Amino acid sequence: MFVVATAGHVDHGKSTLVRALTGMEPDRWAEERRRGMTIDLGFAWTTLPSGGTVAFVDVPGHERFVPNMLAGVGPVPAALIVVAADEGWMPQSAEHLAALDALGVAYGLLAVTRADLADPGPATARARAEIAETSLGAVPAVAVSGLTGAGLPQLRAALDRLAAQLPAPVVDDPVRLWVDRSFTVRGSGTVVTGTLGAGRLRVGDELELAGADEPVRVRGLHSLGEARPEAAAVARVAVNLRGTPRDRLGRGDALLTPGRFHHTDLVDVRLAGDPAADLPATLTLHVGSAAVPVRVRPLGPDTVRLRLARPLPLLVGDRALLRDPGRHHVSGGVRVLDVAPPPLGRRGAAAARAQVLAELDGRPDLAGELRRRRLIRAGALIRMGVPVHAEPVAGDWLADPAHWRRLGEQLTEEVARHAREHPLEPGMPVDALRQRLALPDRVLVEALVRPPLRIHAGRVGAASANALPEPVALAVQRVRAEYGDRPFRAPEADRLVDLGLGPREIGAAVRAGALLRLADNVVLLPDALDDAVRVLAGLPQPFTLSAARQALDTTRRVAVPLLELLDRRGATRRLPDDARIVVT
Ligand SMILES: Nc1nc2c(ncn2[C@@H]2O[C@H](COP(=O)(O)OP(=O)(O)OP(=O)(O)O)[C@@H](O)[C@H]2O)c(=O)[nH]1
Ligand SMILES: [Mg+2]
Repeated sequence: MFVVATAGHVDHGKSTLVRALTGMEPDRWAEERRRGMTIDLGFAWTTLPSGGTVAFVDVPGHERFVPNMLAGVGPVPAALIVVAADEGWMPQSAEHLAALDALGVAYGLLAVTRADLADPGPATARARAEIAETSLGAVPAVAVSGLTGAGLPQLRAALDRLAAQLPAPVVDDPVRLWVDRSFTVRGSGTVVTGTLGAGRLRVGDELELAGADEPVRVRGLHSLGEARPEAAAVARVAVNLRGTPRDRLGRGDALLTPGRFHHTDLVDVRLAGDPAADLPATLTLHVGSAAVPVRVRPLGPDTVRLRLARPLPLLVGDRALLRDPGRHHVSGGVRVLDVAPPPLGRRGAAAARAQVLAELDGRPDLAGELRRRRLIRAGALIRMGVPVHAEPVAGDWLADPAHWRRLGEQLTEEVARHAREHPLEPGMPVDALRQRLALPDRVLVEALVRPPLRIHAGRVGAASANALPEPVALAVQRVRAEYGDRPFRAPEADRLVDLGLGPREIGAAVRAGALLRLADNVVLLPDALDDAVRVLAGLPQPFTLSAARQALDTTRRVAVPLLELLDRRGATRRLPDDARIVVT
């Protein structure tokens, strides 16, 4: 199926043409038929000579109903522009064309109607010239009469050719069905209709509805007036929803594939129309079938930040339109650059942001998003419309490779610093590291730990077979507190017992390198050895045990085994007369 929206000034014959082509009545309301004027969107379809189906979204031409027109053309990628031969180019011809241009509609046809009333030549020439200046470019034109039927075969053939040009729909994309109508069918409940531009809907599907906590379920599907088990894009569809009250949703809402869209009320966009400086501070944003008031904050020469009055499911790259409802003026098109932009708190943040935006073109760019966001969950990026084809660093977290490398270095530094400041702790707690590195999830800390670092009992430290148990670590810490300024006074045996340092605890501390054992029940802090060598080197050489004991301000109990240990390590040498020298 191929869906095309009409466009054109009031009374130029859009509905008459749709009626003549399809045999269906696009003006659904009694009031429309009474007034001979379309007020709201109409829907009709027919089979083309090729056998394909064209569905029309017929829009109102009257200036007052431009918002309805925009809800109709928003989700539709092709337009049938209608200009009356006898009236020619008129204000809403121009406004509708400006809207199509702003939305970037690239496929279209010109039908010059009421060709039985006037020579279609001048209207055709003017309209084609106007259209050529827009995203539609040069379009084929057909002169027709809805009254006599002249030109209708040529128009059908032209519609077939247009359908053949349209890009193939992406049926495995997520669904974002912008609702253009909702009503109640007795016995079935709520039904909504829309143009399915991408993806596939099936009876039984669960869909997300913005603002609803619960998913909604597809109870039934209709397309072209017939019930179907499934509908694939592109299609006009009517969706019967189970258990969803009618007042829960209406035009401008969207039914979504769950988890695939980010609802946002803040977007940064590039303007295709007027420069940012000329934009009023408040406008209406039209996207899909939605129309939402927005506040405009200029950023760069052609970029602005929009604060939406209510959140919409927008993706990077979406086209939308800004309109000034007061002035009946399409301000221009926008392209969504960022659906989750950073706040602009600091001074100068707006200017910096403008520079970032200047580099963006609305094409989803994974590497760029990672560079800017540094760390983000895959699910969050997918919901922004950025395809994820990179391996997560942990869980579903993705990281900018350079940032991840820096974090790894930072982690090593933090662990080393912690070890210096707390030498007796068996590593730095994972959560303390998470905070120091400002990481949002501890799985990230865990993923950053690489050998020789390792995680043991919730701490990150150098891999060691014997991490110090906490009570021992605390006891050692107390030893350090008490003896740190008298490094060669070993705690007496009963003090060691008081501190909870029995032979096993001392063994553990020695294996972990937290204590130095000189003899049973004689322990020093491990840095004592180097200090001792320094002190002894300051003595006249050779020196006696007694001179060493005095210089170290300690007892024989410590001095004897300490000097023997230094001898064994080759730091001192014992001479035949029992005096010693420091080996340099
Ligand atoms: N003679 C003649 N009259 C036409 C033709 N097409 C439309 N009309 C008449 O023009 C008037 C407006 O036609 P519509 O089809 O309602 O125009 P429209 O563009 O749908 O108008 P809106 O939906 O209100 O914007 C009606 O009275 C039609 O009968 C045509 O080809 N020839
Ligand atoms: Mg009409």
